Amino acid sequence: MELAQKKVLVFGAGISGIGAAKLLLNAGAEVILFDGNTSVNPEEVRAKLPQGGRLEIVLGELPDRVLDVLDLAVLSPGVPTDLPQVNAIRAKQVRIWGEIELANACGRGDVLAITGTNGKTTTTSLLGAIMKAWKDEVYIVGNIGNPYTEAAPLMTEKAVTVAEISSFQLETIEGFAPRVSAILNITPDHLNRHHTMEEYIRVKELITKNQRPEDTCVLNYEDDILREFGSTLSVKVIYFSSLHTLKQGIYLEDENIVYQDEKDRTVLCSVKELNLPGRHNHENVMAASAMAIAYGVPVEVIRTVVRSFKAVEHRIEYVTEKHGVVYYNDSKGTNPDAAIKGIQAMDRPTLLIGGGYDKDSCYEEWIQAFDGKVKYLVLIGQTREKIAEAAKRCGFGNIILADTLEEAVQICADRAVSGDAVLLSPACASWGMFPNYEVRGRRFKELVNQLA
Ligand code: UMA
Repeated sequence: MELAQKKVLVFGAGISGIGAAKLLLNAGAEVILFDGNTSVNPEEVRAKLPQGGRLEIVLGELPDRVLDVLDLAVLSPGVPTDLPQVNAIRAKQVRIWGEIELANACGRGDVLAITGTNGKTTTTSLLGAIMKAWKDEVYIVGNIGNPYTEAAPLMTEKAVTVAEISSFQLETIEGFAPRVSAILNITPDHLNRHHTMEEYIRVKELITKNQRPEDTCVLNYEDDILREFGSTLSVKVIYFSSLHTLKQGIYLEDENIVYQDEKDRTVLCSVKELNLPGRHNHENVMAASAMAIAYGVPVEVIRTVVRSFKAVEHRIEYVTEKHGVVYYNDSKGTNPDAAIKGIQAMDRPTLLIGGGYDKDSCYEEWIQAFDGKVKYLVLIGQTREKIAEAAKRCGFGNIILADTLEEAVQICADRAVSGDAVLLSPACASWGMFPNYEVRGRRFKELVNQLA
Protein backbone atom coordinates (compact mmCIF):
# COMPACT_ATOMS: atom_id res chain seq x y z
CA MET A 1 0.00 0.00 0.00
CA GLU A 2 1.31 3.45 -0.94
CA LEU A 3 1.40 5.41 2.34
CA ALA A 4 2.21 8.92 1.11
CA GLN A 5 -0.76 11.30 1.54
CA LYS A 6 -2.82 8.59 3.29
CA LYS A 7 -4.66 9.50 6.50
CA VAL A 8 -3.69 6.93 9.09
CA LEU A 9 -4.90 6.49 12.64
CA VAL A 10 -2.26 5.04 14.98
CA PHE A 11 -4.01 3.58 18.03
CA GLY A 12 -1.82 3.64 21.16
CA ALA A 13 1.08 5.94 22.01
CA GLY A 14 3.36 3.32 23.59
CA ILE A 15 6.55 2.08 21.92
CA SER A 16 4.67 0.36 19.05
CA GLY A 17 2.55 3.44 18.36
CA ILE A 18 5.61 5.68 18.34
CA GLY A 19 7.42 3.28 15.96
CA ALA A 20 4.40 3.13 13.65
CA ALA A 21 3.84 6.91 13.68
CA LYS A 22 7.53 7.54 12.94
CA LEU A 23 7.49 5.16 9.98
CA LEU A 24 4.26 6.67 8.62
CA LEU A 25 5.34 10.30 8.98
CA ASN A 26 8.65 9.53 7.25
CA ALA A 27 6.67 7.86 4.44
CA GLY A 28 4.64 11.07 3.94
CA ALA A 29 1.39 9.90 5.55
CA GLU A 30 -0.84 12.12 7.66
CA VAL A 31 -0.94 10.63 11.16
CA ILE A 32 -3.60 10.90 13.82
CA LEU A 33 -2.05 9.38 16.93
CA PHE A 34 -4.79 8.33 19.34
CA ASP A 35 -4.49 7.12 22.91
CA GLY A 36 -7.39 6.39 25.26
CA ASN A 37 -5.34 7.53 28.23
CA THR A 38 -5.83 11.26 28.80
CA SER A 39 -2.77 11.48 31.05
CA VAL A 40 -0.44 10.86 28.09
CA ASN A 41 1.66 14.01 27.61
CA PRO A 42 1.25 15.18 23.96
CA GLU A 43 4.46 17.23 24.05
CA GLU A 44 6.51 14.23 25.20
CA VAL A 45 4.97 12.15 22.42
CA ARG A 46 5.59 14.85 19.79
CA ALA A 47 9.24 15.12 20.85
CA LYS A 48 9.77 11.41 19.98
CA LEU A 49 8.50 11.88 16.42
CA PRO A 50 9.94 13.49 13.28
CA GLN A 51 9.18 17.22 13.23
CA GLY A 52 7.44 18.94 10.35
CA GLY A 53 5.13 16.04 9.40
CA ARG A 54 1.33 16.20 9.47
CA LEU A 55 0.59 14.92 12.96
CA GLU A 56 -2.42 15.30 15.21
CA ILE A 57 -2.52 13.81 18.70
CA VAL A 58 -5.96 12.87 20.04
CA LEU A 59 -6.49 11.64 23.60
CA GLY A 60 -9.47 10.17 25.48
CA GLU A 61 -12.34 9.91 23.00
CA LEU A 62 -12.08 9.13 19.30
CA PRO A 63 -14.32 11.65 17.47
CA ASP A 64 -16.41 10.77 14.39
CA ARG A 65 -14.70 13.47 12.33
CA VAL A 66 -11.51 11.34 12.59
CA LEU A 67 -13.26 8.08 11.67
CA ASP A 68 -14.81 9.64 8.58
CA VAL A 69 -11.50 10.51 6.88
CA LEU A 70 -9.33 7.46 7.53
CA ASP A 71 -7.57 5.29 4.91
CA LEU A 72 -5.95 2.95 7.44
CA ALA A 73 -5.85 2.26 11.18
CA VAL A 74 -2.75 0.74 12.82
CA LEU A 75 -3.37 -0.89 16.20
CA SER A 76 -0.80 -1.29 18.97
CA PRO A 77 -0.66 -4.87 20.31
CA GLY A 78 -2.23 -3.95 23.64
CA VAL A 79 -5.39 -2.61 21.98
CA PRO A 80 -8.13 -5.29 21.99
CA THR A 81 -9.59 -5.80 18.52
CA ASP A 82 -13.14 -5.89 19.92
CA LEU A 83 -12.88 -2.53 21.67
CA PRO A 84 -15.90 -0.26 20.87
CA GLN A 85 -13.57 2.27 19.19
CA VAL A 86 -12.04 -0.47 17.02
CA ASN A 87 -15.53 -1.71 16.13
CA ALA A 88 -16.42 1.85 15.13
CA ILE A 89 -13.38 1.97 12.81
CA ARG A 90 -14.36 -1.40 11.34
CA ALA A 91 -17.95 -0.23 10.81
CA LYS A 92 -16.57 2.57 8.60
CA GLN A 93 -14.89 -0.14 6.45
CA VAL A 94 -11.44 1.24 7.25
CA ARG A 95 -8.59 -1.23 6.77
CA ILE A 96 -7.15 -2.31 10.14
CA TRP A 97 -3.54 -3.46 10.47
CA GLY A 98 -1.51 -4.28 13.52
CA GLU A 99 1.86 -2.59 13.94
CA ILE A 100 3.49 -5.85 12.73
CA GLU A 101 1.58 -5.74 9.46
CA LEU A 102 2.62 -2.14 8.82
CA ALA A 103 6.28 -3.10 9.41
CA ASN A 104 5.90 -6.17 7.22
CA ALA A 105 4.48 -4.06 4.38
CA CYS A 106 7.47 -1.69 4.55
CA GLY A 107 10.33 -4.03 5.52
CA ARG A 108 12.49 -6.10 3.16
CA GLY A 109 14.42 -9.36 3.27
CA ASP A 110 13.40 -12.52 5.10
CA VAL A 111 11.51 -12.94 8.35
CA LEU A 112 11.92 -15.74 10.89
CA ALA A 113 9.10 -15.53 13.43
CA ILE A 114 8.55 -17.13 16.80
CA THR A 115 5.38 -17.39 18.83
CA GLY A 116 4.17 -19.59 21.70
CA THR A 117 2.99 -19.01 25.24
CA ASN A 118 6.42 -19.36 26.80
CA GLY A 119 10.04 -19.37 25.72
CA LYS A 120 9.57 -16.81 22.93
CA THR A 121 12.09 -14.29 24.23
CA THR A 122 14.85 -16.82 24.90
CA THR A 123 14.31 -18.53 21.53
CA THR A 124 14.20 -15.20 19.68
CA SER A 125 17.39 -13.95 21.37
CA LEU A 126 19.20 -17.20 20.65
CA LEU A 127 18.09 -17.37 17.02
CA GLY A 128 19.02 -13.68 16.68
CA ALA A 129 22.51 -14.46 18.01
CA ILE A 130 22.86 -17.40 15.59
CA MET A 131 21.80 -15.23 12.64
CA LYS A 132 24.19 -12.43 13.68
CA ALA A 133 27.03 -14.93 13.69
CA TRP A 134 26.17 -15.85 10.10
CA LYS A 135 24.69 -12.79 8.35
CA ASP A 136 25.61 -9.09 8.25
CA GLU A 137 22.18 -7.50 8.40
CA VAL A 138 20.08 -8.93 11.22
CA TYR A 139 17.23 -7.29 13.16
CA ILE A 140 15.73 -8.70 16.36
CA VAL A 141 12.27 -7.21 16.77
CA GLY A 142 8.72 -7.51 18.08
CA ASN A 143 7.32 -8.46 21.46
CA ILE A 144 10.88 -8.74 22.78
CA GLY A 145 10.66 -4.95 23.22
CA ASN A 146 11.99 -3.58 19.89
CA PRO A 147 9.08 -2.41 17.73
CA TYR A 148 9.31 -3.96 14.27
CA THR A 149 8.29 -0.61 12.69
CA GLU A 150 11.49 1.01 14.05
CA ALA A 151 13.65 -1.46 12.09
CA ALA A 152 11.55 -1.90 8.92
CA PRO A 153 12.65 1.34 7.14
CA LEU A 154 16.33 0.40 7.58
CA MET A 155 16.07 -3.00 5.89
CA THR A 156 17.64 -4.00 2.55
CA GLU A 157 16.85 -7.12 0.51
CA LYS A 158 19.62 -8.91 2.41
CA ALA A 159 18.02 -8.30 5.80
CA VAL A 160 17.11 -11.18 8.09
CA THR A 161 14.54 -10.24 10.71
CA VAL A 162 14.08 -12.45 13.76
CA ALA A 163 10.70 -11.53 15.22
CA GLU A 164 9.08 -12.45 18.53
CA ILE A 165 5.37 -12.29 17.81
CA SER A 166 2.69 -12.39 20.53
CA SER A 167 -0.90 -13.50 20.06
CA PHE A 168 -1.91 -9.82 20.36
CA GLN A 169 0.25 -9.10 17.33
CA LEU A 170 -0.90 -12.07 15.27
CA GLU A 171 -4.55 -11.07 15.57
CA THR A 172 -4.06 -8.20 13.12
CA ILE A 173 -1.71 -9.58 10.45
CA GLU A 174 -2.76 -9.62 6.81
CA GLY A 175 0.21 -10.51 4.56
CA PHE A 176 2.88 -11.22 7.21
CA ALA A 177 4.68 -14.30 5.85
CA PRO A 178 7.74 -15.66 7.66
CA ARG A 179 10.14 -17.93 5.72
CA VAL A 180 10.46 -19.94 8.93
CA SER A 181 7.99 -19.85 11.82
CA ALA A 182 7.85 -21.58 15.18
CA ILE A 183 5.08 -22.20 17.69
CA LEU A 184 6.84 -23.29 20.87
CA ASN A 185 3.85 -24.32 23.02
CA ILE A 186 0.28 -23.29 23.73
CA THR A 187 -1.02 -23.18 27.30
CA PRO A 188 -3.72 -20.90 28.75
CA ASP A 189 -2.75 -17.19 28.79
CA HIS A 190 -4.32 -13.84 27.92
CA LEU A 191 -7.81 -15.34 28.16
CA ASN A 192 -9.24 -11.98 29.24
CA ARG A 193 -8.23 -10.69 25.78
CA HIS A 194 -8.98 -13.72 23.58
CA HIS A 195 -11.95 -14.94 25.71
CA THR A 196 -11.62 -18.67 24.87
CA MET A 197 -8.75 -21.13 24.57
CA GLU A 198 -10.00 -22.03 21.06
CA GLU A 199 -9.61 -18.41 19.95
CA TYR A 200 -6.16 -18.13 21.56
CA ILE A 201 -5.03 -21.27 19.67
CA ARG A 202 -6.54 -20.02 16.40
CA VAL A 203 -4.67 -16.73 16.74
CA LYS A 204 -1.33 -18.41 17.53
CA GLU A 205 -1.71 -20.66 14.48
CA LEU A 206 -2.14 -17.58 12.26
CA ILE A 207 1.67 -17.34 12.17
CA THR A 208 1.59 -19.94 9.35
CA LYS A 209 -1.34 -18.32 7.48
CA ASN A 210 0.70 -16.85 4.59
CA GLN A 211 3.59 -19.32 4.53
CA ARG A 212 4.32 -20.99 1.17
CA PRO A 213 4.89 -24.75 0.67
CA GLU A 214 8.69 -24.21 0.57
CA ASP A 215 8.61 -22.40 3.95
CA THR A 216 9.04 -24.16 7.28
CA CYS A 217 7.12 -24.29 10.54
CA VAL A 218 8.87 -25.60 13.66
CA LEU A 219 6.53 -27.19 16.22
CA ASN A 220 6.72 -28.81 19.64
CA TYR A 221 6.04 -32.56 19.29
CA GLU A 222 5.22 -32.79 23.01
CA ASP A 223 2.34 -30.34 22.69
CA ASP A 224 -0.77 -32.29 21.61
CA ILE A 225 -2.37 -29.25 19.96
CA LEU A 226 0.75 -28.49 17.93
CA ARG A 227 1.52 -32.09 16.97
CA GLU A 228 -2.00 -32.32 15.55
CA PHE A 229 -1.72 -28.87 13.91
CA GLY A 230 1.49 -29.93 12.11
CA SER A 231 -0.34 -32.76 10.36
CA THR A 232 -2.77 -30.24 8.82
CA LEU A 233 -0.09 -27.92 7.36
CA SER A 234 1.03 -27.74 3.74
CA VAL A 235 4.38 -26.10 4.65
CA LYS A 236 7.44 -28.14 5.68
CA VAL A 237 7.22 -29.07 9.36
CA ILE A 238 10.12 -29.77 11.71
CA TYR A 239 9.15 -31.08 15.13
CA PHE A 240 11.30 -30.76 18.22
CA SER A 241 10.95 -33.13 21.15
CA SER A 242 12.45 -33.30 24.61
CA LEU A 243 10.89 -36.70 25.37
CA HIS A 244 10.80 -38.76 22.16
CA THR A 245 13.29 -39.92 19.57
CA LEU A 246 11.90 -38.67 16.26
CA LYS A 247 12.26 -40.32 12.86
CA GLN A 248 12.89 -36.84 11.52
CA GLY A 249 13.34 -33.65 13.53
CA ILE A 250 15.38 -32.43 16.47
CA TYR A 251 15.27 -34.21 19.80
CA LEU A 252 17.01 -34.99 23.07
CA GLU A 253 18.72 -38.37 23.22
CA ASP A 254 20.27 -39.01 26.61
CA GLU A 255 22.00 -35.67 27.08
CA ASN A 256 22.57 -34.88 23.43
CA ILE A 257 20.59 -32.63 21.09
CA VAL A 258 20.31 -34.59 17.84
CA TYR A 259 19.07 -33.44 14.44
CA GLN A 260 17.86 -36.14 12.07
CA ASP A 261 16.84 -35.34 8.48
CA GLU A 262 15.91 -37.75 5.63
CA LYS A 263 19.37 -39.28 5.66
CA ASP A 264 21.78 -37.78 8.19
CA ARG A 265 21.97 -37.78 11.95
CA THR A 266 23.92 -34.86 13.48
CA VAL A 267 24.74 -34.42 17.16
CA LEU A 268 24.50 -30.67 17.76
CA CYS A 269 25.82 -30.56 21.34
CA SER A 270 25.31 -31.95 24.80
CA VAL A 271 22.88 -30.10 27.08
CA LYS A 272 25.72 -30.08 29.63
CA GLU A 273 27.52 -27.59 27.39
CA LEU A 274 24.60 -25.13 27.58
CA ASN A 275 24.32 -22.20 29.99
CA LEU A 276 20.52 -22.45 29.99
CA PRO A 277 19.03 -24.57 32.81
CA GLY A 278 15.88 -26.72 32.58
CA ARG A 279 14.07 -28.86 30.03
CA HIS A 280 12.06 -25.88 28.77
CA ASN A 281 15.32 -24.17 27.84
CA HIS A 282 16.55 -27.26 26.02
CA GLU A 283 13.32 -27.04 24.01
CA ASN A 284 14.06 -23.38 23.23
CA VAL A 285 17.55 -24.33 22.03
CA MET A 286 16.11 -27.10 19.84
CA ALA A 287 13.50 -24.75 18.36
CA ALA A 288 16.03 -22.00 17.56
CA SER A 289 18.45 -24.57 16.10
CA ALA A 290 15.73 -26.16 13.96
CA MET A 291 14.73 -22.73 12.62
CA ALA A 292 18.36 -21.94 11.81
CA ILE A 293 18.86 -25.31 10.09
CA ALA A 294 15.68 -24.74 8.06
CA TYR A 295 17.07 -21.37 6.96
CA GLY A 296 20.36 -22.96 5.87
CA VAL A 297 22.70 -21.93 8.67
CA PRO A 298 25.71 -24.28 8.86
CA VAL A 299 25.57 -26.58 11.90
CA GLU A 300 29.03 -25.42 13.04
CA VAL A 301 27.76 -21.82 13.40
CA ILE A 302 24.71 -22.97 15.39
CA ARG A 303 26.84 -25.18 17.63
CA THR A 304 29.27 -22.37 18.50
CA VAL A 305 26.50 -19.92 19.37
CA VAL A 306 24.31 -22.26 21.45
CA ARG A 307 27.34 -23.26 23.53
CA SER A 308 28.17 -19.65 24.45
CA PHE A 309 24.64 -18.23 24.79
CA LYS A 310 23.58 -16.99 28.27
CA ALA A 311 20.08 -16.72 29.81
CA VAL A 312 17.91 -13.76 28.94
CA GLU A 313 17.33 -11.04 31.54
CA HIS A 314 14.23 -11.66 33.73
CA ARG A 315 13.94 -15.34 32.73
CA ILE A 316 15.14 -17.42 35.72
CA GLU A 317 18.01 -14.95 35.89
CA TYR A 318 20.60 -15.43 38.65
CA VAL A 319 20.79 -12.17 40.62
CA THR A 320 23.20 -12.74 43.51
CA GLU A 321 23.93 -14.82 46.59
CA LYS A 322 23.60 -13.28 50.06
CA HIS A 323 24.30 -15.24 53.27
CA GLY A 324 24.08 -18.49 51.32
CA VAL A 325 20.66 -17.58 49.85
CA VAL A 326 20.52 -17.46 46.04
CA TYR A 327 18.16 -14.91 44.44
CA TYR A 328 16.57 -15.47 41.03
CA ASN A 329 14.60 -12.98 38.94
CA ASP A 330 11.91 -14.66 36.84
CA SER A 331 9.77 -11.56 36.34
CA LYS A 332 9.07 -12.84 32.80
CA GLY A 333 7.07 -15.64 34.49
CA THR A 334 3.89 -13.69 33.67
CA ASN A 335 1.50 -16.66 33.52
CA PRO A 336 1.12 -19.90 35.50
CA ASP A 337 2.77 -22.06 32.85
CA ALA A 338 5.89 -19.85 32.69
CA ALA A 339 5.99 -19.77 36.49
CA ILE A 340 5.84 -23.60 36.56
CA LYS A 341 9.10 -23.59 34.54
CA GLY A 342 10.54 -21.15 37.08
CA ILE A 343 9.83 -23.33 40.12
CA GLN A 344 10.85 -26.52 38.26
CA ALA A 345 14.27 -24.99 37.58
CA MET A 346 14.92 -24.56 41.35
CA ASP A 347 17.02 -27.25 43.01
CA ARG A 348 16.74 -26.00 46.63
CA PRO A 349 14.06 -24.97 49.16
CA THR A 350 12.48 -21.83 47.75
CA LEU A 351 10.73 -18.72 49.02
CA LEU A 352 8.54 -17.75 46.12
CA ILE A 353 7.16 -14.27 45.35
CA GLY A 354 4.02 -14.37 43.19
CA GLY A 355 0.95 -12.37 42.24
CA GLY A 356 0.14 -9.30 40.16
CA TYR A 357 -2.41 -8.39 37.49
CA ASP A 358 -5.43 -10.64 36.97
CA LYS A 359 -5.57 -12.17 33.48
CA ASP A 360 -8.34 -14.63 34.46
CA SER A 361 -5.76 -17.38 34.95
CA CYS A 362 -6.15 -20.49 37.12
CA TYR A 363 -3.31 -21.06 39.57
CA GLU A 364 -3.91 -24.64 40.75
CA GLU A 365 -1.47 -26.31 38.34
CA TRP A 366 1.26 -23.87 39.29
CA ILE A 367 0.74 -24.59 43.00
CA GLN A 368 0.71 -28.34 42.35
CA ALA A 369 4.09 -27.92 40.61
CA PHE A 370 5.64 -26.63 43.87
CA ASP A 371 6.55 -30.27 44.49
CA GLY A 372 7.44 -29.73 48.17
CA LYS A 373 10.09 -27.14 47.24
CA VAL A 374 8.25 -23.97 48.28
CA LYS A 375 8.79 -22.98 51.95
CA TYR A 376 6.74 -19.77 51.75
CA LEU A 377 4.59 -18.24 49.04
CA VAL A 378 4.68 -14.47 49.42
CA LEU A 379 1.86 -12.84 47.45
CA ILE A 380 1.47 -9.31 46.10
CA GLY A 381 -0.86 -7.45 43.75
CA GLN A 382 -4.45 -7.73 42.58
CA THR A 383 -4.40 -11.55 42.44
CA ARG A 384 -2.98 -12.20 45.90
CA GLU A 385 -6.24 -13.30 47.54
CA LYS A 386 -7.27 -15.36 44.49
CA ILE A 387 -3.93 -17.19 44.52
CA ALA A 388 -4.05 -17.64 48.31
CA GLU A 389 -7.47 -19.30 47.99
CA ALA A 390 -6.26 -21.55 45.17
CA ALA A 391 -3.20 -22.52 47.26
CA LYS A 392 -5.36 -23.41 50.26
CA ARG A 393 -7.62 -25.52 48.02
CA CYS A 394 -4.45 -27.38 46.93
CA GLY A 395 -3.43 -27.90 50.56
CA PHE A 396 -0.63 -25.33 50.59
CA GLY A 397 -0.88 -23.03 53.61
CA ASN A 398 2.47 -21.27 54.04
CA ILE A 399 1.23 -18.02 52.57
CA ILE A 400 2.17 -14.47 53.47
CA LEU A 401 0.43 -11.44 51.91
CA ALA A 402 2.53 -8.34 51.26
CA ASP A 403 1.46 -4.90 50.05
CA THR A 404 4.48 -4.14 47.91
CA LEU A 405 7.38 -5.88 46.17
CA GLU A 406 9.70 -4.11 48.65
CA GLU A 407 7.86 -5.72 51.58
CA ALA A 408 7.83 -9.13 49.85
CA VAL A 409 11.60 -9.10 49.29
CA GLN A 410 12.20 -8.12 52.92
CA ILE A 411 9.89 -10.91 54.19
CA CYS A 412 11.84 -13.46 52.10
CA ALA A 413 15.22 -12.12 53.19
CA ASP A 414 14.16 -12.30 56.88
CA ARG A 415 12.95 -15.91 56.62
CA ALA A 416 15.43 -17.50 54.20
CA VAL A 417 18.34 -19.50 55.58
CA SER A 418 21.60 -20.51 53.96
CA GLY A 419 20.90 -23.09 51.23
CA ASP A 420 17.53 -21.56 50.25
CA ALA A 421 16.55 -19.77 47.05
CA VAL A 422 14.35 -16.69 46.74
CA LEU A 423 12.53 -16.63 43.44
CA LEU A 424 10.41 -13.84 41.94
CA SER A 425 8.21 -15.77 39.50
CA PRO A 426 4.80 -14.13 39.80
CA ALA A 427 2.59 -16.18 37.38
CA CYS A 428 0.92 -12.84 36.63
CA ALA A 429 1.54 -9.73 34.55
CA SER A 430 3.03 -6.75 36.36
CA TRP A 431 0.36 -4.25 35.28
CA GLY A 432 -1.26 -2.36 38.15
CA MET A 433 2.00 -2.30 40.14
CA PHE A 434 4.56 -1.73 37.36
CA PRO A 435 4.43 -0.61 33.72
CA ASN A 436 5.86 -3.94 32.54
CA TYR A 437 7.70 -7.07 33.69
CA GLU A 438 11.08 -5.51 32.92
CA VAL A 439 10.58 -2.66 35.38
CA ARG A 440 9.33 -5.21 37.96
CA GLY A 441 12.38 -7.43 37.41
CA ARG A 442 14.84 -4.54 37.59
CA ARG A 443 13.22 -3.25 40.80
CA PHE A 444 13.49 -6.75 42.28
CA LYS A 445 17.20 -6.89 41.44
CA GLU A 446 17.74 -3.43 42.93
CA LEU A 447 15.99 -4.44 46.16
CA VAL A 448 17.96 -7.69 46.39
CA ASN A 449 21.27 -5.94 45.79
CA GLN A 450 20.42 -3.40 48.52
CA LEU A 451 19.82 -6.13 51.15
CA ALA A 452 22.33 -6.09 53.98
N1 UMA B 1 -4.02 1.86 24.88
C1 UMA B 1 -5.23 2.47 24.62
N2 UMA B 1 -6.37 1.70 24.68
C2 UMA B 1 -6.33 0.37 24.97
C3 UMA B 1 -5.08 -0.25 25.23
C4 UMA B 1 -3.94 0.52 25.19
O1 UMA B 1 -5.29 3.66 24.34
O2 UMA B 1 -7.37 -0.28 25.00
C5 UMA B 1 -2.80 2.67 24.88
C6 UMA B 1 -2.23 2.83 26.28
O3 UMA B 1 -2.81 3.92 26.95
C7 UMA B 1 -0.74 3.02 26.01
C8 UMA B 1 -0.52 2.33 24.68
O4 UMA B 1 -1.80 2.01 24.14
O5 UMA B 1 -0.39 4.40 25.89
C9 UMA B 1 0.26 1.06 24.94
O6 UMA B 1 0.26 0.22 23.82
P1 UMA B 1 0.62 -1.32 24.03
O7 UMA B 1 -0.11 -1.86 25.22
O8 UMA B 1 0.44 -2.01 22.74
O9 UMA B 1 2.17 -1.27 24.47
P2 UMA B 1 3.50 -0.89 23.70
O10 UMA B 1 4.27 0.02 24.60
O11 UMA B 1 3.25 -0.40 22.34
O12 UMA B 1 4.24 -2.32 23.73
C10 UMA B 1 3.80 -3.34 22.86
C11 UMA B 1 3.71 -4.68 23.59
N3 UMA B 1 2.75 -4.56 24.70
C12 UMA B 1 1.70 -5.38 24.79
O13 UMA B 1 1.48 -6.27 24.01
C13 UMA B 1 0.77 -5.17 25.97
C14 UMA B 1 5.09 -5.06 24.14
O14 UMA B 1 5.00 -6.37 24.69
C15 UMA B 1 6.08 -5.13 22.98
O15 UMA B 1 7.38 -5.34 23.50
C16 UMA B 1 6.05 -3.81 22.21
O16 UMA B 1 4.72 -3.49 21.79
C17 UMA B 1 6.93 -3.87 20.95
O17 UMA B 1 6.43 -4.78 20.01
C18 UMA B 1 5.01 -6.45 26.15
C19 UMA B 1 4.00 -7.46 26.63
O18 UMA B 1 3.66 -7.43 27.81
C20 UMA B 1 6.39 -6.91 26.60
N4 UMA B 1 3.53 -8.40 25.79
C21 UMA B 1 2.61 -9.43 26.19
C22 UMA B 1 3.34 -10.65 26.71
O19 UMA B 1 4.53 -10.83 26.41
O20 UMA B 1 2.69 -11.46 27.42
C23 UMA B 1 1.80 -9.87 24.96
